[in-house]
Order: sequence, then C-alpha cells, then structure tokens
Amino acid sequence: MKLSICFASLLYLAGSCSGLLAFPGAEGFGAQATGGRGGSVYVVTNLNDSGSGSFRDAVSESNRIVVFAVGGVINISSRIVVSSHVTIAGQTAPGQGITVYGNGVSYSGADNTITRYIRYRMGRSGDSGKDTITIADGANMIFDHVSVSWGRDESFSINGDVSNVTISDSIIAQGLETHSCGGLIQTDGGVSIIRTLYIDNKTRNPKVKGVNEFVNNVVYNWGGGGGYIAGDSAGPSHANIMNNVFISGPSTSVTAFTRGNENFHAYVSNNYYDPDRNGVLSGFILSPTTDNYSPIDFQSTRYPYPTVKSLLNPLDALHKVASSAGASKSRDSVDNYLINNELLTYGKVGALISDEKASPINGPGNVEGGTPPRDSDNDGIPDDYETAHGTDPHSNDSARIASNGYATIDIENYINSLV
Ligand SMILES: *[C@@H]1O[C@H](CO)[C@@H](O)[C@H](O)[C@H]1NC(C)=O
Ligand SMILES: *[C@@H]1O[C@H](CO)[C@@H](O)[C@H](O)[C@H]1NC(C)=O
Ligand SMILES: *[C@@H]1O[C@H](CO)[C@@H](O)[C@H](O)[C@H]1NC(C)=O
Ligand SMILES: *[C@@H]1O[C@H](CO)[C@@H](O)[C@H](O)[C@H]1NC(C)=O
Ligand SMILES: CC(=O)N[C@H]1CO[C@H](CO)[C@@H](O)[C@@H]1O
Repeated sequence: MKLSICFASLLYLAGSCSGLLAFPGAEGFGAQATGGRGGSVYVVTNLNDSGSGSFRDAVSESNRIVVFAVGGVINISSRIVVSSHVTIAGQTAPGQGITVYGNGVSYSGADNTITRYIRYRMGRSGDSGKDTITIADGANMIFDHVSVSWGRDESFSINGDVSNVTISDSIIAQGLETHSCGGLIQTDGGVSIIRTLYIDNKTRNPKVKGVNEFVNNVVYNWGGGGGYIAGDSAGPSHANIMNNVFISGPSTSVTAFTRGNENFHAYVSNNYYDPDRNGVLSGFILSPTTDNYSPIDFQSTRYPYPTVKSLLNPLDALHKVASSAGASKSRDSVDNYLINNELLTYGKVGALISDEKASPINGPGNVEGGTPPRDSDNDGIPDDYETAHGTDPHSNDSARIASNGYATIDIENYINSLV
C-alpha cells in the first residue's frame, strides 16, 4: 500500500516514503534518511578549500548527491557547513578516498543527510572550543563508515534538538587534549550508535543522555574521565546497551561505566569488559550490577527502538569493527595505526594526544589520489558501470528512475554498488 502511494506521488517525494532505506543495510534511528535523493549530482573535481568543484561548494546547497572524481586530503581553514538533503558518497572517490583536514564540520540543521566513507579530521589548527562534527539541531541523518578525529572540543557531538540519527561502522578517535572527548550524545529524539570504535579519548566515550541505542561497539583506551558515561544528569535517559566491548588501555584508570544515577534507565545485556591490559582477550561479560554499571535504573526488557538486523556476539563485533569500521574502503595511515598498533594490542598500546602532527600519528598522512574511472557524460556514473547496466555513457542519466524499484535514481544504485 505504501509502495503504491509512493509511485502515485511525485517522483521527488518517493524518497520520503517510509520503508525506503538510506542505503541497503542502513540501520537504526537514522536508517530512513533520504539524503539528496531526487536532486542533482555534484561531482567534486578538486581538493581546494573552496570554489567551484570543491567539497565545500558541493555541500553548500540542498538536494545534491555529492560524488568525487578526486582522492586525497582537503585542507580546510574555516569550518564547513553541510546543507540539508545532501548525500555525501565518499566511496566514489578514487585512490584512498577523501580526508577533510584542519577544521570541523557542522551538520546543525542538516536534515536528511547521508554521509558515507569519508574522514573528518580536525586538528590543532581548528577553531578552539569546536567539535570535529557538531549537530545542534536537525533530524534524520546517517553517518556510515566515517572516520572522525582530533576534535578540539569533542570529536563527534550531538547536543540539542536532534532526532533520528545513526552512527554506524565508524571510528571516533583521539579527541585532542586538554579536553579529549569522544563526544556528547544528548537528545531525546533518538540516536543509534552501531559497530563503532571509540578510541583514545580521556572521557565521553560517549556521554549519553536521552534516547539511545548503543550496540556492538568497541571502546578502547578511555582515560580517567570515563568510558560510557551514563547520563550524569537530572534529565531522564532511556537506553539500550547491548553486546559491546570495553578494553582498557594505558590511559585507562576507571571502570567502563561511570556516573550513572536513578534517572538513567537502561536495558543492558552481554557487554564484555577486558580491564587487565595483558595483550590478549581475557575479559568477561559484565553482570547487571551497580558495581559494574554505576547506580543506574536497570530495565528488564529492551526499549523498542529500531535496531540491528544481526546482533553480533561481543567478540564478533570486535573483529567486525577491527576489519571494517571507519572509511575502510581503503584505510589511511591514521586508522591503520589506531586499529593495528593500538586496538589489536588488546590493552598494551594507546595514548591520549594533544597534537596530531606529533609521532606516532604524524598528521593525516599521505592519502593516495588514485585515478577516477572515465565518465564521458560527467553524470557521476562511470562509463563501465553504465555499459554494464544498460544506460548510455554519453548521456546524462544520473537522475533517471532506476528499474529495480529500490533506489529512485541510477546514481544511487551506482554509489551503493561500490561498498
Ligand atoms: C545531469 O542531470 C541532472 C538532473 O537533471 C542535473 O542536475 C545535472 O546537473 C546534470 N549533469 C550534467 C553534467 O549535465
Ligand atoms: C583550485 O586551487 C588552485 C590553486 O589555488 C587554483 O589554481 C585553481 O584555479 C582552483 N580551482 C578552481 C576550480 O577554483
Ligand atoms: C594540505 O596541507 C599539507 C600541509 O599541511 C600539504 O602538504 C598538502 O599539500 C596540502 N594539500 C592540498 C591539497 O593543498
Ligand atoms: C523520526 O522517525 C520517526 C519514525 O520514522 C518519525 O515518526 C518521526 O517523525 C521522526 N522525527 C523527525 C523529527 O523527523
Ligand atoms: C581520555 C584521555 O585520557 N584523554 C587523553 C586523550 O588522549 C590524550 C593523549 O593521550 C591524553 O593526553 C588525554 O589524557
């Protein structure tokens, strides 16, 4: 019935029909974000901070699907503001993909955005007191396979009137000292955090308040400020915390869950904790006691939030995160270091940092630019893909309705085919 209503209405409304996912496999509160569906295709053609063909220009207007004909590091001086109804398809970039480096990105008011396979790395030159990603208001956003690091305030912060957000298969790393925060996740509008790695932040890994589902995540080497901070507030929270992994590292001096109180209502299940920093996985499942979780209000059943199709065992989640979290179509030196040299030492290596340019991180590294596939008609869909799928490589058909009934336009079928 819903499907027929979709087909009967204007094509541009098709994206808002319930049931159509942001991309195949999208999960959680933000799974139905529509992004730039129905809008135009913008091809990013250079690594410039601004101007025609730049990433900043690409996201400056609504109703766009942003694809990349270049790979490499985009140095930004001022913060970038993402508009509503935008899809950022980082997986289309050649080479090792895209790193946006030097300041942060605001998604405040960026309703209905889909962001995939891109690295946002802020750093010491970024605006003081700002986050790598900030969302102060807005609804229906999904961040998938995004690598986020080096926030001067927090790395990924959601705080305000924000609804229906998913962060899936991502890496939230190394909030810079002295604040060194993974991020606040504070809203009553619903946030899902799924198969995501929080690593090397002194505190707020994350700090959760409001409506939240935290499932199959890995938290590694949190600092003295705490791992998962359970509300620490007089405001009510309602959370599911299931099948996550907490591994202490060299910076860790407190237990995995802290600062809860009776206002934090949570269903907790099957969370694994390895506190001994001995280089092997030798942890255990936390039983639901206030010693383990701080004095929260335990629920006997999970809140009926949109959830994952496949709930992994904690150690399977750890392996999945290690192999595919972040912008992993081609990982950069930073994510490779964080995963291979820190996480997979299971407690032996890890550090909080104050300067991303210092050893061993050495900044955003060299990101190979690669060669983009030929796209004769500049419609964002390479010739080879068009030929294989029966569209004309010499005519702009990016906005055509696809025949498979799932994505509304061919460009979405193309970008979804890459990963
Ligand atoms: C291709 O068509 C779309 C939809 O009409 C349009 O937004 C876009 O600008 C066109 N691209 C080129 C390169 O002409
Ligand atoms: C990108 O920046 C380079 C170097 O500043 C400049 O030469 C070029 O014109 C810029 N490209 C565009 C499209 O503005
Ligand atoms: C970005 O800045 C670094 C130095 O911090 C420089 O090596 C690199 O060439 C710059 N990239 C571009 C695309 O300008
Ligand atoms: C959030 O998603 C739910 C379920 O799809 C929907 O009913 C609600 O209107 C959304 N909230 C906003 C602010 O869009
Ligand atoms: C959590 C934490 O310990 N924060 C740390 C984040 O990382 C920097 C670098 O180690 C540390 O200085 C902070 O203490």
